Amino acid sequence: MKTKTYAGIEDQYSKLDSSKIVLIPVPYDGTSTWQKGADKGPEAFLNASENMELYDIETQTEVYKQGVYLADAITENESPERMVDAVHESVKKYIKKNKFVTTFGGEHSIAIGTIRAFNECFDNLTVVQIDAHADLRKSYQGSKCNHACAVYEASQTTNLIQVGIRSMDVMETTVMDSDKTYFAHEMAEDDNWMDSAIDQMTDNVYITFDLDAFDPSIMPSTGTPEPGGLLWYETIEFLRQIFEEKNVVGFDIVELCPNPKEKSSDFLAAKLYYKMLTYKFLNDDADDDYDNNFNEANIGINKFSKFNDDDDN
Ligand SMILES: [Mn+2]
Repeated sequence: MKTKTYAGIEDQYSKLDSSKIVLIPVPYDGTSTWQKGADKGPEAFLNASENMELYDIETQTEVYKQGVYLADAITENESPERMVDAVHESVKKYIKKNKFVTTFGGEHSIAIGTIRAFNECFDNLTVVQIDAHADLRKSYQGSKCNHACAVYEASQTTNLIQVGIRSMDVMETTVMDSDKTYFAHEMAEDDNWMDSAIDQMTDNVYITFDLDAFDPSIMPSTGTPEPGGLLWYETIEFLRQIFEEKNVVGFDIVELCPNPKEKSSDFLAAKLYYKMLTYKFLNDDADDDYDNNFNEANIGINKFSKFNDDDDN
């Protein structure tokens, strides 16, 4: 995977020094409970990205010219906890290099590490979780780093807003903040959900995007599909509004579980990633310097005493 560049872009746009964007693949699938295969997600996503047109018609831009550095994949899989630590360390390293850091999974548990890193580097962080599942279990099958626990930590340490939810355990109702939860069945009848969700966000926003938020009719290749999901245009409209109105500090996309006989899901994931980058850099000249505005004063101060911050890169 390391031999190629993101989307096959030329070397001049893929070097770390000159790239504003870093993409970290995390091919991890250690705790998924039903269909395995999310570990193949990054490779399928990169292959689809290579076969995608890089001119965005909607915005008349080519965001890849801002520079996209494809980082080494994180392959730590000795335990979910070790994987989360490795993701946390890598993400934080690139945030400190003043990059716009993105990760591609892998299963949703990888986001525990990314969110922890962003929350340590940015003040008053909102996490927008776009997902079919609540993922609010404190621990599951013996681990706090199970995919079913993906945003439990975020629910305790950030302003978590959940969008597209249509599957959960009754226990999770005790953790969930119903005022900041947008259930799919309500979104289907409420034209105001986008504005309402955006009104609840602080300025610094991190987006964790589980592909199973989409309707299985357009995203069948995911580990745990659920009917009644989001469609393409409403999703990118919501994303564009967030990027326009807020300082999106980073994002991840998770749970692509590729099926060799069904490539459209891989292409949807590739296009979604590129759209999100496009919206992020819509008003940035490729020659302008990027400043991700991370709070240097926070580095080294761990907001959550329960976690050891031994990263001093
Ligand atoms: Mn999820």
